[in-house]
Amino acid sequence: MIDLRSDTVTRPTEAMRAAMAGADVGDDVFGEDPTVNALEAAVAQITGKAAVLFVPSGTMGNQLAIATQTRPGDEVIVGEGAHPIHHEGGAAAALSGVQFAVAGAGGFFTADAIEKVVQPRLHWTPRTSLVAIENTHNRSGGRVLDVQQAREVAEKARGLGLATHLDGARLWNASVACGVDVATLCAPFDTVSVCFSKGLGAPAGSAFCGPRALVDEARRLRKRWGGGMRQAGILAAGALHALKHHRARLAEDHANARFFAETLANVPGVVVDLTAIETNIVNVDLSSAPADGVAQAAHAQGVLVLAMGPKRLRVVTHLDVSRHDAERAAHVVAHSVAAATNV
Ligand code: TLP
Repeated sequence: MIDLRSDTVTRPTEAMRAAMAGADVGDDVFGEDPTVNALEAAVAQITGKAAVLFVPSGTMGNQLAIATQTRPGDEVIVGEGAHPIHHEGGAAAALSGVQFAVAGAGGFFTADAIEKVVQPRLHWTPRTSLVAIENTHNRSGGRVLDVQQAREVAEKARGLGLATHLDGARLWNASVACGVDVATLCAPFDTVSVCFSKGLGAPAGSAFCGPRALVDEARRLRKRWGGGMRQAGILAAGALHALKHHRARLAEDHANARFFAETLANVPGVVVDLTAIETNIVNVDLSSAPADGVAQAAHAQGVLVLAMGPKRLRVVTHLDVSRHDAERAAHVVAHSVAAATNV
């Protein structure tokens, strides 16, 4: 099977498994796991943030950002298609009691767009308290946030008295694609979450990064939410290995995504916006074939893609997808579109 549903499907390499098996461990709830501590220190250095907490998932990273920087009844400004709106099980409402306001269209938004949705401070309005933005932006097809736009958004938010969070689940991809170091991409924001389990290929784990006081509070919430892991150094070793060995190679995933997109763009009944292909995600829009029909036909030929809407497929390249796999997948998906169109 060539699995292009997500970059979360990667399996640890032999070298990563060896690093995990040999990890020094301790009880991380006591703060005594040396490998978790080493990972948190390394991520603090890479992101330029004062403190870091290893957490089980990107969802927990985002939810810690929300819980530590809002109060129940508050409003959080996000872009269209933001991950916490669609894919976090309603956690922001359930755990923090907040609601969302969507700024702009397409995923990213500008400083002006914040002004349009921020609530006036009246006793009957919700209190806007946090602005959160994704880099790369998942649902728009892995697009990279412009560095200057990020600065302007954060500056505007700060001027309005709002906290800022960067959902950097795929910030590693953004950094490789735009050639700007991770710390520079994080600098405008109060808090950042990054994931080791997507393009980097570790089996699990993310990090919540920010000022010491917020990270201390996040540690309390992580425990409250059942995310206090004991000998988590086994997982942290996978993340450390990934940070060291799997970042630069993300350029290969981006090249494979572009190859796939360019091949599909020539297929009748398919629309791919080539200008949107900046990292490892390709949104494939179908003019008449149903997305689930195409996904099923591709599955039957050994290629897994995700139906993201009635007429949209998502394809994500990663560590376990070679150029040869991308070629084969493009061929299979093209045939599957033809087959599903004629049904
Ligand atoms: N995204 C997953 C699915 O949940 C959609 C994927 O396959 O792309 N932020 C962003 C921008 C993400 O794309 C994801 C995962 C997360 C946060 C959450 O990470 P996890 O799955 O570790 O909770």
